Amino acid sequence: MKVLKQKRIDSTNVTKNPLLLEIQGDYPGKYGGPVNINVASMTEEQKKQYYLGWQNNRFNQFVSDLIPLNRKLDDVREPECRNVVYREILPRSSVIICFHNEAWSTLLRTVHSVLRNTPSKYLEEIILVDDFSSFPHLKEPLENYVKKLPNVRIIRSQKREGLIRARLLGHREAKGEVLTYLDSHCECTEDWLRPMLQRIAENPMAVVTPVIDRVDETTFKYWTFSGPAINIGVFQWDLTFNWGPVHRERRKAIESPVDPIKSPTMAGGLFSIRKDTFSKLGTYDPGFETWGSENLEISFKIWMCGGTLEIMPCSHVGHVFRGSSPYSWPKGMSELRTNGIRLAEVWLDEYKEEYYKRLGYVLGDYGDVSERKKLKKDLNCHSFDWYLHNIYPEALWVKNVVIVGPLMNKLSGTCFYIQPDDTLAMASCSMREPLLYYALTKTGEIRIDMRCLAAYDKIIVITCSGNRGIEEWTVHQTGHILHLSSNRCLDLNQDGKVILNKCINTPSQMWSFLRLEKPQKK
Ligand code: LR7
Ligand code: MN
Repeated sequence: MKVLKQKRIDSTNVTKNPLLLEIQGDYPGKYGGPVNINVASMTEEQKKQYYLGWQNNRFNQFVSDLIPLNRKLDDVREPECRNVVYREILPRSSVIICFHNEAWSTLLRTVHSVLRNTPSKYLEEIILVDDFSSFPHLKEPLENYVKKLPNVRIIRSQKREGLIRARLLGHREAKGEVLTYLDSHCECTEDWLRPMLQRIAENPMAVVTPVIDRVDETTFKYWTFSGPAINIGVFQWDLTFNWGPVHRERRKAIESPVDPIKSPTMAGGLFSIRKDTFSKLGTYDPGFETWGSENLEISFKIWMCGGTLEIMPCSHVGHVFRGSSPYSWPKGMSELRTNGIRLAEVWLDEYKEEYYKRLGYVLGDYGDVSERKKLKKDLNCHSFDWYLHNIYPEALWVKNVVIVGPLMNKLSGTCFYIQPDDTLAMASCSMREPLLYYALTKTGEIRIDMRCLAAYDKIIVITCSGNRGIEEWTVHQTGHILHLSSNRCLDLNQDGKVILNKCINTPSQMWSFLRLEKPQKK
């Protein structure tokens, strides 16, 4: 019997290049470890650099710069991944990395991580798409550096296009049968590309993403997600992307830790797709500006128009997540809303109402979407209702809403509000950002999108699970909101904190959902 011996992936063409040599000995960040620095003991000049690094990138550039571009990471895959036998012949991929004013070290560490972890037989080329950056290091110095690397080229946009049209430039230029997009602050790990290419080879309409691990924005430690910690991509009715758990029903369908995991949406930045499949699906709406919505557009479209979207658990790529974007938004943040409206108009059918409600029906001028609607028709795509029922039934709770609106406490006259860190607070009932769009559903949930109010002896906020239990409430005529499993009522204590209490007849336990009226068209 022939014993399959795992071959190390070939890196013969790279070992002669001094820039690509393995660095011997110890160094900061080796194997994905954290780099801790003591700001207090820095010189004034270093401190300046340190703060400027945060300001320019919203991550710790100072630390990133201390880590070699070619740092070695641990093999973070599940052991089973090492036994997967892949096809000998797989389609080749272009790797496309778009950037606008990215730091030198994060951009080039992305490139190096591709080169060191991708056998050259699968790598058609690396294309860096410069979306009109102004940082000087991204001009000639980048050109000179890239010349010394195998198979890397730069294309530059003539004006600031935003990440969506920058990706389209990459699409047009790429020679690979498959396109693999990455953000400009990623780190690929051992054999990351093959699982994705294999899936695409099996099904040309398959679109796949790696597991997106987290490179810590402060220490650049590499944190991996595996097994139950792997989240799928979902969306919320304000048309934002979110991560969601793999519920029981979905988990049942997954037999082994190497199996693809179906995902209703993708985060957007890291995925592989056949070039012709991307074209066939009409790439992205070129009317999308700067950032956002393209991730949901492509996700909806993939499922609705005959493709599949899956996460490959044997493929891991780290991404530096950050709290806000450092770059300018040429037309201001309103373009984010315009992108969302274009998305809803074309892909959401009657469900676009859900989004528009949350915008208070303020749509503004979102341009012409007739071409995109035609695309959807020509492709003979399923409806959004089909998508919800078949791909993301968890979002169908909007069909079960009893009442929705700000939830006001009778004693204080203020409204209940879940803060971004999931703690509860009270705010003015007319607060618009974020909208106080709390819903009571037929199954007794009190939720704001996918977040549910729950309680044991204390109130908590959790991702709605759909199994009643600690998430079930009843609203009484009196205004009392009873938590069923603990038999206690929602109350506001003297410090203004939302708590659970023994039910009594007092105004602090009386609540009402204020109605949100659709504005009358003038
Ligand atoms: O005008 C711009 N031009 C660009 O080329 C603005 C940005 N960019 C580049 C930028 O340099 C970066 O490489 O585009 C890339 C994405 O921008 P980020 O890193 O500021 O965005 P993000 O990581 O916060 O955003 C996520 O959602 C975006 C929605 O449009 C994109 O799809 C990003 O690719 C996506 N990132 C990921 O999916 C990584 C995982 C994060 C999550 C969740
Ligand atoms: Mn990013």
